[in-house]
Amino acid sequence: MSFTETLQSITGKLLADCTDQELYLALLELVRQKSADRVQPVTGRKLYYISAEFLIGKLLSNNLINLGLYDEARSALAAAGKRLSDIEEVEPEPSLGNGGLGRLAACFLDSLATLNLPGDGVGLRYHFGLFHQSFEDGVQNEKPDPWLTAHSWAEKTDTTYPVELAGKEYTARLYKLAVTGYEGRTNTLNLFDLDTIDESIVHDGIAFDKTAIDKNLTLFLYPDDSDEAGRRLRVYQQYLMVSAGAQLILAECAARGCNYHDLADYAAIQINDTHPSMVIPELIRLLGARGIEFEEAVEIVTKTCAYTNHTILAEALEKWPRTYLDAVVPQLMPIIEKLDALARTRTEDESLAIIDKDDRVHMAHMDIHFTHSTNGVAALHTEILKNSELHGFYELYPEKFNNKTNGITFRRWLLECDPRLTATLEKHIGSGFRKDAAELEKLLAFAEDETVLSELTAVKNANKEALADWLLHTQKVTVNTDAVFDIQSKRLHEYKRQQLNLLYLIHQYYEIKAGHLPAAPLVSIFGAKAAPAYTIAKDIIHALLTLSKVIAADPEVSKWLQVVFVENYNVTAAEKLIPACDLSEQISLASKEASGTGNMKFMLNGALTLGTMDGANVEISQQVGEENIYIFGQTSDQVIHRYAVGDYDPAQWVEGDANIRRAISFLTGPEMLAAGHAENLTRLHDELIHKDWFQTLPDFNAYVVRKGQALSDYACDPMGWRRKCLVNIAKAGMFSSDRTIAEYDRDIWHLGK
Ligand code: GL2
Repeated sequence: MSFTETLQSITGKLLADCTDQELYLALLELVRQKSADRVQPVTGRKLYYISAEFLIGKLLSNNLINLGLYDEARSALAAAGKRLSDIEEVEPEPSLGNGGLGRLAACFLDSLATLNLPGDGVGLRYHFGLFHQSFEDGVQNEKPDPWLTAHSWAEKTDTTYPVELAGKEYTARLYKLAVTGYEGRTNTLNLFDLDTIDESIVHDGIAFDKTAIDKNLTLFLYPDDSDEAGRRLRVYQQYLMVSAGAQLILAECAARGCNYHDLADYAAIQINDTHPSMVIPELIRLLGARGIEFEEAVEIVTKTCAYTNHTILAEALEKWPRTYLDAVVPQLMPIIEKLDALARTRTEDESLAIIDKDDRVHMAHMDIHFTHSTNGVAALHTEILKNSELHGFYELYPEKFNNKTNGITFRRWLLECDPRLTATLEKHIGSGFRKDAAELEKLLAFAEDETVLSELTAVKNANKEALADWLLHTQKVTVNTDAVFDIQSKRLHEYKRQQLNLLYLIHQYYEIKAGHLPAAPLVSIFGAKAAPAYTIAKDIIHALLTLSKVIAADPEVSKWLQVVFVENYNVTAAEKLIPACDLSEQISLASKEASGTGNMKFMLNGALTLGTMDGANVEISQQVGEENIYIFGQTSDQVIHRYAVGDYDPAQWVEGDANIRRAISFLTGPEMLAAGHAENLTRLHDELIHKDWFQTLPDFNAYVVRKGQALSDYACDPMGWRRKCLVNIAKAGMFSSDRTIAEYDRDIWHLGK
């Protein structure tokens, strides 16, 4: 049967007569059948990647590519007068993640299946994901972000597990989502939910009764934790995930012949940050119920589990008050106490204890004591863990620490999002890079080839035009496609320093007004969601939206400078932005960004990085050489030293530098106050002058100079610029998540063995 005939047999009518919705459902069904054909039996050890987030993005095109059906589907539809891109619009994007950590989990699932490794995800089926962001009156508004339609990728199963929360029994139901690999096997993302969830309790944006657990438990990812009910709700969610997950793991292993004593021969469990840490005591509890003594259960769990740390920010290293755990998971507390006692026999260092003197339970400490591997996510991050943040643990267990630099799947972040670049690459270096990312290096042979460089320029220009169309269509803004497209898209957080970019833009506003024109016009594009309770982050969004208005209203400046803030930044938006980017902003305070993965996506799509020596920027810089990247600012050692000494005083920088003073004062000057809200602007102004916890001001001048250099290179030496882009694409191979997963497997998991 031809592709068209197959699809028609599903829809029951001619493709030309189908609506986009009908075609979407038919393709979904077809992908289901084809991916089921690629499910393979599991032998040996299988991975369970437990994570609070899986930011999978839309799945239709990705699955078609991985199953080798994309081209056929596109031509069959075209023959019927339909466009695959229109059908993609029908698919809702699940927002089951917040940022890099969740997207990494999705890339890892893709690579596991592609490398033919048995590895499933375990997480929660949030009904409304993180939230949908809109801007009203220059302020972020949050609404539910529904994605569960009648026909969804996540299929309901008859499998349920009992989970006891605060002494009451709940029933966790399993939903399964097929994960296709590129020319590889099909694995599963297991998502748990309760049948009793009531979406109608959400009101006024994303508010809901936080105590009605049976109705609210899986409504949202990361419910607001600014009050105690919200924090407890996170504990409820985490336990639902790990208890149902642990029961699933034990059931699957038992079905394959495991007698529980040999669990580590059947399962490898990766704990993705501290949200799933309770899987450790939960497994010990469940093994106990199956007749295994505490000491042996601890050994089994330690051999089976491994932990990844994704941040050194204290706020994300969870420490739950013991009273919460006593209330929500009383069945775990005696086990956690025994683990704490056992850990104390290994070290006298109080700072390494699981339960501290204030009766808080340190989840990361439990992870490090009772798993066999702790890894950081980029070389610098792992060094910081070993030498400062987790130094005491490193001294106790040096053999447990290892680095696994993050990666991204090239299927989504090159083949799918940038078909123009993919085609150009294939024309010159063949298609081997689809399976072996290292083959991108073949492109280096064309570094001096002006025809190839011009082709790359043409690809970038076409992608910029496409982004401009999309911005016009979705945001009603017109952008100048002759300008440098400069993009900072990532979660909104002070450590990522969108506020540094903001101060730069104000500085440029003044310079342009003074007749000091930049080398090239600039379109500065932002995409970011702020956590609903994170006031300063929302103030930064407000300041950027306000500045955007001020500049747009000033014809003298807007010829040279434009600020665009993309609403509801998500995977779909990233897929539009990244291929069109010239300059990628990776300007976190050195030492604070564990890795970053956006930096890798931009580089792969031929953007140049403007960044600090932080996270994986360090490795990007080593790969491409310092002449092909714009690095500036303090080093992580300098930053760590400044924090240690504790004498940083932003007021001194404000007093000592007229440009800094001018930029910060503008925030509460007449132009901004006329266009924005005094409360938000004043709060941000005061925060920068009195606190500036992420040391924006010491890096300000270096940033201005380096960005000026980038603009001038772009304008004055177009071939030189494009050559740098070519080197970035050619050297991106090491950042494939296939490489990362192969390393996890080699050093930690040993799957299928
Ligand atoms: C993060 C880090 O901030 C980011 O630098 C890293 O690339 C990803 C994936 O390892 O993990 N940690 C974290 O809590 N989130 C991240 O994105 N949300």
